[in-house]
Amino acid sequence: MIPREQPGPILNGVPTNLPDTDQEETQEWVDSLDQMIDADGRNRARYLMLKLNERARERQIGVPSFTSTDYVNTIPHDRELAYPGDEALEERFRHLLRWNAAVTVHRQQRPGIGVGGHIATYASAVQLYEVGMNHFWHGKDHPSGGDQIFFQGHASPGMYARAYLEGRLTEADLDGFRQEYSRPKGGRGLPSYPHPRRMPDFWEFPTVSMGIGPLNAIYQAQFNRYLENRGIKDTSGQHVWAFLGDGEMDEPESRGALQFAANEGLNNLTFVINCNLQRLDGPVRGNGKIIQELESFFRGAGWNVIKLIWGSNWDPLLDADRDGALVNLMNSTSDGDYQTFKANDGAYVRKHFFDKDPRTSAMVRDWTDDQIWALRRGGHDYRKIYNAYRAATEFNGGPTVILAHTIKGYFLGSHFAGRNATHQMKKMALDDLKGLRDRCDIPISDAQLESDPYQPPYYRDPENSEAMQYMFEHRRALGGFLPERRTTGKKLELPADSAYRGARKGSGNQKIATTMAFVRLLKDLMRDKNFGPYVVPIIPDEARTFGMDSFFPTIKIYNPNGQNYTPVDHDLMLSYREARNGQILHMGINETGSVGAFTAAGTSYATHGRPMVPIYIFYSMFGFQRTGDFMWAAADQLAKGFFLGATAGRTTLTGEGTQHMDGHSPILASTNTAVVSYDPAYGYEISHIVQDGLRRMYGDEPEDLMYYLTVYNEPMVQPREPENVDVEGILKGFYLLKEGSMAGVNPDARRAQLLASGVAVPWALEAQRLLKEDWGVVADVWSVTSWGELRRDGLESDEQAFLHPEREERVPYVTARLQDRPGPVLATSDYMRAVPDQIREWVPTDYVTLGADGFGFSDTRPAARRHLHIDAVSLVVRTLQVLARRGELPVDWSRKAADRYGLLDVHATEVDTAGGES
Ligand SMILES: Cc1ncc(C[n+]2csc(CCOP(=O)(O)OP(=O)(O)O)c2C)c(N)n1
Ligand SMILES: [Mg+2]
Repeated sequence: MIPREQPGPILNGVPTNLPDTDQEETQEWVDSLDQMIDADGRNRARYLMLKLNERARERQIGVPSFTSTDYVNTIPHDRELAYPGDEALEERFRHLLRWNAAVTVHRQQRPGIGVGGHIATYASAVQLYEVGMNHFWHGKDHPSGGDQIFFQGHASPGMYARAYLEGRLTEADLDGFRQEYSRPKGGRGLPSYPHPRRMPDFWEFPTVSMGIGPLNAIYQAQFNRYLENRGIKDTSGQHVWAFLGDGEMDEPESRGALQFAANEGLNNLTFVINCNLQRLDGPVRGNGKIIQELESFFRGAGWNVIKLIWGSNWDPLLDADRDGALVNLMNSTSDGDYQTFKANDGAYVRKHFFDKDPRTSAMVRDWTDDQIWALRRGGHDYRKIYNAYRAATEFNGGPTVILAHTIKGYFLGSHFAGRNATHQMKKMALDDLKGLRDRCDIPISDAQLESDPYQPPYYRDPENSEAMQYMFEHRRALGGFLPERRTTGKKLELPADSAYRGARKGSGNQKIATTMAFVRLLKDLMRDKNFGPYVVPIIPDEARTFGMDSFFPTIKIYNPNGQNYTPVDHDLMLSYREARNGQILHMGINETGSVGAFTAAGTSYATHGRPMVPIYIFYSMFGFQRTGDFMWAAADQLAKGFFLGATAGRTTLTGEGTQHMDGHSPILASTNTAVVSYDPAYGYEISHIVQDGLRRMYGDEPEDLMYYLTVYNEPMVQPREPENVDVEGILKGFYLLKEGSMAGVNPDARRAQLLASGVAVPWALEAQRLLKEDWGVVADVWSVTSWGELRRDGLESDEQAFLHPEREERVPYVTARLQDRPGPVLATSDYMRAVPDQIREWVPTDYVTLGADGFGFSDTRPAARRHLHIDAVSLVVRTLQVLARRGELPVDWSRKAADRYGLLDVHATEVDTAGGES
């Protein structure tokens, strides 16, 4: 025992500093342990200590848990249930799958095609998938509503092969793998990976951008619970399964939300990590052990961890391992060596594994090399897989991860199995094909294979064969084929017109930012009883910034555990309220998780047949820039909903500096084809955009779109909607907001068209005033609600002209509206010039843009705008220059104007005190 005066280190939570209330008794226990070690050896002592710890945990005395355990299966074999399936028929079916999956990829490498694909990954995971398909996963016709399976992206040839055997895809379809447009006649194109947008009746979850699947699976499981806790849908029988690669677990996104899954108690979620110990280039942890690392990591995050390392034929060896020599060897062998074993043979494994210790060597002395070679990894043993899945689905305490030890390229022969290059091998040599055919028992002759080695035939047993019938029966009993995506759900009742009235009235004398105008509109929409409950507000710790804290006491923050504490502000009106049936998804400081939640909610119309409207509001800088790939995946998954890029603009969030000030998100948004992006100036514009967005996404002819609105934090009077406002213009992208008046000027006064968007519209109005009052130039002001939609319209016209030169040309909206307007066109916004430059091609006259290019910086709004030359004064000077260039005004006017207004002096601006902060 360590005497108290010599305290040892504090060992990972072991409470060495607690008072010892009975020193004598303690000493007796410690002495017993010492005796045990001396008499029976360290191995026995270790076993007893582990047993005591297990018992202590069973009795709930709160001893610290281990973060890692030995490199053996978590489920002892004496606790396993017998396999419920017909092993021979399932094996036959797996052979059919293995053959067709490999051949699907191989055939598409024929000369002139060569479109790539992956063979080895699915080969390492066939059993993991098939146990689920035959015994666990519910399809959409199951009364539970069905499970949600995130398939490992590049294992897709396996899912296609299964769909072919199921009769859902034809051979011609398989030959369309990775040839979505150029496929052979008669088939449908099959996308490389799970892409719902490309195959909307089949794939549900896009997974192949590594790290997105694991995170989205967690938020899918959360969303299922949310629907249930809010009483919208009973999802209690629906389970989320995510199939992931061990290499994929290196992505920060793969691990970044694990604690969230545990905190939410998501026992409806199982990760299956295919630990073939390899990534694309080589071993995941050559010198270490990825399974052990992941075990500690997941346990630390609060997950239930099931290690599935060794197949059944190791059980007798482990049973006979009285002094722990074998376990020790298993523990101390590195992944790099395990991989090399499986790329060699039984003799190699004997020499480099068992013979390392005389005791383990003795265990296999009477075994042949072939017997040693036949020792299986746990992930290739369907009985063990079955027991692991059962344990995972029966565990109630939280999410489970199954770490399944497999071999990459398993069953494909020695050129594939465990080779470093196996990930990218997509062609099989003739000998490999023959070997696979033999192992899979496919009735195709050598002559057939030799006649065209590029195109070995697909093969399916007769439909009435036992193996095929067995498969059909099992899927029928489990509720239909998987994967499958359906969109035949309920419809959403959209809010009545009256809900938009408030927003169209303006804000009177009160100055409010467009963010607040949006929030008020949202409140009005949520009052609609048929619509309100289906809105899912998603906020990453910025509700107060955006003025949404007023939602806390009314619709409350979702927390599956409710609120078990007294909120510090309980006596205030705007108290912080969490509830089990809360409506707000408050994500913490987690934009990535917020997009995960958005995706789950925004695809609920398909996944659950229950349309929900996610409204995710965030700092615009932390949206498309930071989480763009998740938004891309949301688009792939055909999500719908509203992204609100708040605190938008390069200069509007004053003082926050370069990492906050967004001068480019509309450009980033424009790269996502599913996104319709708007930069509105006023609340009434927002109201039309939102109303039309709801109609387009959730109305009678729903489109697969997501809306992005940039909203600002600069307070200004929100004007009442003008009479006969040009709603079409608002929706199409711009409208004439304020025509210049000719009153008081000569009829031949110079003219100009000023275009501005968002927070810049008031600058254009101010420029309009200055131009007329100081220079006699009459300008018209246009509010541009969407540069991006105007561009799309222009591109559409170009495309039609290109493809149908014989037809009358479709005039782009920009051209149509501007072609009869007098004077040059100038544009400004709080974004980089590339934003207004998007419409350049279709502006029918001189077009000059101003913009907030460069990094943002901390300063006041007026100073920043003057410095960047985007404000009213800059617009005036630029207009005078352009008119001079056209020969319409004297050349020196712009210099005079620059001097008069102090164009180059950031102090010569009006003081603006309203700011913004995080
Ligand atoms: C974000 C991202 N980076 C890189 C890739 C390219 N890539 C596809 S598969 C793969 C290796 C996957 O290894 P692992 O996750 O271990 O899966 P395995 O095939 O071994 O089951 C890589 C690097 C990708 N798809 N996504
Ligand atoms: Mg791997």
